[in-house]
Order: sequence, then structure tokens, then C-alpha cells
Amino acid sequence: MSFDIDVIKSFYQSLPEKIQEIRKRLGRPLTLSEKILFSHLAEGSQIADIRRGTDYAAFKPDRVAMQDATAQMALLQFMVTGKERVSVPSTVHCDHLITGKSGAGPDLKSALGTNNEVYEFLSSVCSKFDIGFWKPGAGIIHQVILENYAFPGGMMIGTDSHTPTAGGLGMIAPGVGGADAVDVMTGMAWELKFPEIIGVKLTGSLNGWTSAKDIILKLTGMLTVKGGTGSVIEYFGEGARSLSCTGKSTICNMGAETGATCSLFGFDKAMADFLTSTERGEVAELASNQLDNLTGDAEVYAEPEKYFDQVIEIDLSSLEPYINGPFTPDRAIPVSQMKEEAAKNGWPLKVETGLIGSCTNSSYEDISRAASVVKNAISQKLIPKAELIVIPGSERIRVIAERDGFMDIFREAGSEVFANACGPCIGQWDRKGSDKSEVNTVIHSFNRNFAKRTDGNPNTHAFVASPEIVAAIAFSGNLAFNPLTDTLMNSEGREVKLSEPEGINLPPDTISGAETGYQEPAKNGNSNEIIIAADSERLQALVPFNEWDGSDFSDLPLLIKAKGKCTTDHISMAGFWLKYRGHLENISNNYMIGAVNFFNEKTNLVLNQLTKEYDHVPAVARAYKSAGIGTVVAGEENFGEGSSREHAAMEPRYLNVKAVIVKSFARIHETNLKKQGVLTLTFSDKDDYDKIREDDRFNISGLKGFAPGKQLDIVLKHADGSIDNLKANHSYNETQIAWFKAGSALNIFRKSSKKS
Ligand code: MIC
Ligand code: SF4
Repeated sequence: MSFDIDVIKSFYQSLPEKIQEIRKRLGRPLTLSEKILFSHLAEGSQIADIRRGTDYAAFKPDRVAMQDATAQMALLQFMVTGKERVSVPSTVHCDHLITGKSGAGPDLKSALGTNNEVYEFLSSVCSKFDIGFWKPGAGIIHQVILENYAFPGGMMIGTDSHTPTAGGLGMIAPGVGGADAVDVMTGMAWELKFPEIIGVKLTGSLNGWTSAKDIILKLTGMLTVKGGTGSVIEYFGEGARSLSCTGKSTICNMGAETGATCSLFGFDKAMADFLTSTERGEVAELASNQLDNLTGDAEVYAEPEKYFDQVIEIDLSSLEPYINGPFTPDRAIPVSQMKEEAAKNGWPLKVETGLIGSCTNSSYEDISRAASVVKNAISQKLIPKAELIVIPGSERIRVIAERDGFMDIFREAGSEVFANACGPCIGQWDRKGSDKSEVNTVIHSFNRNFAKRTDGNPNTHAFVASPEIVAAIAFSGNLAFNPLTDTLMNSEGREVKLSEPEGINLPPDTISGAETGYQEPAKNGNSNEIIIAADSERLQALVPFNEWDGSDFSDLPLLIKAKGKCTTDHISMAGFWLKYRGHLENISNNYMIGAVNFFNEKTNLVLNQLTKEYDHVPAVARAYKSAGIGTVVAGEENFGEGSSREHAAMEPRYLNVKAVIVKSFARIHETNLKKQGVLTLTFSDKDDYDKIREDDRFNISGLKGFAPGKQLDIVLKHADGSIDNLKANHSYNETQIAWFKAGSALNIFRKSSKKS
């Protein structure tokens, strides 16, 4: 079944004319990214005037996707806009709130019980506002989007940082915060700084143990967690064409770990085959009829340096499998060097658990390749030394993998199969003993591995690899095992070597029933009122934030100066806290509890300047708030890296944090803060970070003349009476300054919709 086929048909009908127009305006060959971005500009945009990496542009995406943990806040915001239905096709996917513990059946049952209130809320809001709803157990958002909605040349946004997965089907698909999704759902344009474009040329072809995952593991190592910021990564070359569609999606998915806005491949046969195998032959045919509009121009790929902002080349034929980690996804280590690296750093080599699945790696190809390793190991009388857990990405995949015997192979090796959901990827893993904080190692095929993310234990060293490498390492129980060269002792005392994995790109025949777990919205919406219980612990209607009072900020105490890596998982932790994603007041109790306080190197312990005592960050923030005092948060590089969760921005706003000043921001987090009305600033001199003392007060001036490109002044008032004068940069444009002044972007919308 092809969802929204009429929208897709009319998109392809109008595409040739749009591309012709872009060509005329720019008068030069075009990258694929430009074709898609420019063809989705909002009306009235001046194509020729837009400078990549500099100018903001307004886009009209074709669709919106939300997952249950972010949809709650997005929909609570949508509900106050007064709109009767969404303006573009939108869906909600229940995947983040299911805890993995005893296997798919019992875990799903228990999630339906514990999260009932939230599921009911989401389902009734979806039904009312014409949003498609995918029930718990249907699958992980990105997998379900790929299998049902993504189409080459389209543009979508999603309230999850791994929305770019759809780039494997040739879509521009950035991750955003809920407030951005609300813009698009209400029919407004979506604003983004026009990205730069990184061209990645893939030559040769994969072989042996190497898989698509290794391409992105290597690239993340090359670019680091910041290197893709503000850019679209466009892949091309014979190597790109040699990859399966789901392999391309794996690469686009984990591209989020470089900070990239999104990643993208041009339309090719692998995509057409995937569309056909997921019952969308009609879309495949429509796309095949205009191949030229759905790939970059030949001149671009012949002379990439001329057209891309940066070009990187990776030879797939000589690529080695990688294992990235621990604690950061950009620490890329070729399998052959792990032994040395682990010894140097004292990482525990004994692997406790291998986890296969997640939105990154749960395709038919992934499952079949990992299963082939397991099958080969069993046939050679090997017994897994580590626990092995499999998490299918969608019900479609699970049913097919079950039908084709792969799940039996995993079960034969004693593996547990968890529900089709995020589970251990986002701390939703009720792992026995994780509360003991023991130092241990796990390896998984997910995308990120920040501290505490898998099981809440700060001492779990989580490493990221391909599913086949995870399977092999689970049998060896040793992180330093290199299946390309090493042997293992089997149960009969014989040295054996694992055979290279063998996979199948697509199932030999598909199953019908793409809509397993899908609930259609009520026709033409319904008039049901959405009721939120006043005493609910999990849901809370939103109260608009106050407008800026028109004065400069003075005497703001420092709340916390965060040291080192400060991801959204540090700012607003997941796991246990996921249950409060629809309740701003309650979730604010996790604000910055994972961030390291620069002054005492401890987490969740900061100075309260009023009492001169140390307390938890949220408690101190609340103490200032109730005394009517605003605060400042300071941080280092790539602040807010990782998730799209806007709770990381709404919580400080709710707790009266007036400004966040850092060395640099991650894109989604910076926008989220701006949208919620928190002043986002960067040090003009990064060394100024060092000048901030624990008991400082901040004056921030220049706000009355707040203008694009104009610095603001900060006076750091130290307790000994001395001061430091700093200059702060910002990246606000006029529209965003208006958000700040109105108290939030949503306040502007509410005001204008009241007037009309
Ligand atoms: C993640 O992978 O970090 C998440 C959990 O999917 C988040 C979304 C969230 O926090 O709800 C993301 O990637 O945006
Ligand atoms: Fe879910 Fe993990 Fe994918 Fe985020 S990265 S959507 S938590 S599976």
C-alpha cells in the first residue's frame, strides 16, 4: 500500500518544471541536495540570492514524523495553535517508551499498561487532528517511515535526530524539535540556515566482513561529532550505487552523529527495488521516470571539488570493519587495532552483551548477515560467550525474519528477542544489576553510545559496530576479537574460524500488511475534546512562557558551568525520565543532572549562591526561580549534541534560565533554545569560558538593540568585586529575535492566530 500516493504523484508531476527553474536561476550544474532543497523553498524565496552556509531559507516540507517521546510536547504545542487539522501528512510512532526486559511479548504488554495514559492521549490527538498513528509494537519511527512513507526527491522533517534515515531513499529529512514540527503542521514555512554540502565519493565495493555501517563508522571518525554541523552529506560514485537501499539508510541514519543536518543518496535501482519490495511499485515507477531530477548532475560528480563545500573519498574495497567508542560515537577504531587501543586505555575486554537492531541496523540484510554469522558459529560448535539480544526495527521485518527462519537461528544461540522498539538504545533496558555501577563492556549495532545511555550505568563501556561484528564478538566474548584473522576454541576444543557473513538485501517475497499496527485518523477529524487529567504525572497542558520584559539582564547567577561533553542526554536524560516527556514540570527535575560541574567535577551538584550550599541542579534552579531570579548556563563545544528532544530547551526556559553561553552549539539544540525563548550565545573568544567563576553574576546588555550579526556585551561580576568584560556572538536573524522578544516562537503564532 502506498500512503499519500496523490501527494507523491502531484510532487513528481511538478518536479521537472521546478528543477528547470532552479537550473535557469543558478545557471550551473546542481547537486542532488540543491535540487531537493531549492524545489522545496517556500513561495517568494529568491533562489539565486541564497548563500549556502550563510542565509536562512524558508522551506515547505512534504511531511512530518514524530515519535512518542517527542510527539507529546510537539502535540501539546500544536493543540494551543487553534488549528483544526494538520496541513501536511503527519504521523506519530510509538517506539521509545517500551522497556526491554523479558522479551517482546511481555515487554509490550507491560508497556501498554504503564504507558496507557500517554498512548491514549497520542491516539486521540492523532485522530482529532488527522495524524496517522502507529501503535506500540509497530516499529521504530525511522524504519516505519522508510518502509511506508519515504520517497525519492521528497523533503520531510521529524522530531527525532535520526530522521535522516530516509536519505537512504533519496529524501532530505532533517531532525528537528517539536516547535519546528508545529510550524510545518500548521502550514507555516520551516526555517533553516541553507546548509553547506559535503560530497562523499564512494569507490570500489564492500566485501567480506565489511558492511555499510563501517562506512559511517569511519566517516564519523573522520568528521568527528561536530564536523558535519550545518551540512548535508551527499554520497555518490560507483560505491554508492553498489549499496543496498537499507545500507544507504544505515549510513544516513548515523550521519546524525557527525552533526550533519541530514545525509542523502541519489535515486537508483537499489531504491526502486526496495520500494517494490515494500509494496510501493507505483512510487518506484514514478521516480524511475525522472531519474535525472533525482540524482546530482553528472558534471557535479565529475568535478566534485568545484561544487561541494568539502569532498571526502572512501574506498570501500579496502575498508576494514570498525568499532567506535566508548562514550562517543566518533572514536573510530579498526577491528585490527582494538586490542592495542583497549589495552592502552584500560577498557574491559570481556563483553557482557551484544545487541543487534535499532533504527540504524535492523533491515532484512542486517538480520540475515548477523544470522549467517550465528548459524556458522553454531555449525562449528561454538557457544556464545556473551548474551545476545535482537531488536527488530519493525513488525514487517520481524514477521519476515521469523518467516524466513532467522529468528530461530538467534533463538538457537540463546538470544532474547525484544519488542520492535528503541529499548536499550535509549536506556529502556531493565538490565539486571546495572544499578551496581560495575565497570563492564557491551557492544551494539546502534548509533550513539554516550555515558549512561544504554542501561543507565555510567561505567558501561558501550561500543558501536555492525550487526555482523556484534554477532561475532558475542561468540568470542572479547572486544579485541578480530573475526578476519582470529580463531575461537569450540566446545570440542578445536580452533575454528568464523566464515564471512552472507546476507540477502531484500526478502525473496514480501508480506502484505505494511499497515500492521497502523491506526487511521478519524475521517475529517473529530470534535472530541482532549482531556488531560489535572493530577496526571505524565501529561500537563502547556502554559505560555512570559514575554521578554524589554530590559537587559542583570545580576544573573551562574547555574552551572558544564565541563566537557554535554549532550542532550546530559541535559535531559532519557531512560527513567522518558515517562515525563509530556509533563514539563516533572521532567524539569532532570535538568542538567548528567552534566559535569566544572568546579567540582561532579554531576548534579552545584552551588546555590543564595544559601552558599551545594544542591542538585534542578533544586538550585527552582530556588532561584522562586526568588524571581534568572540564571545563566555555560558550556563548551557542540553543546546539546545528539537528540532532538526539545525538553532540553523547554526545561531551562521553565526553570528561568535566561541565557546559555557556550563555545559552540549543536544545530537542533540551538534552534530549540531559540524557539523556546532562551538567549543562545557563543563566546567571541573561546578562552572566555575560563574566566567564569563559580559564584559569578552576569550582566548581559545590548538586548534593546538586539540585531542580526551584532554582538552582545557580558559583564562577569566576580565575588571579589573584580569584573571581566566579554563579547558574545549569536546567530539570530530577525525572525528569531522576534521569538526571543515574544517569549517563544509559539507565542508569536498564538498572537497572530488570535488576530486573524
Ligand atoms: C535518541 O536517539 O537520542 C532519541 C531518543 O531517539 C532522540 C529523541 C528523544 O530524545 O526523544 C533523538 O535522537 O532525537
Ligand atoms: Fe530509537 Fe535509538 Fe533510533 Fe533514537 S537512535 S530512534 S532511541 S532506536
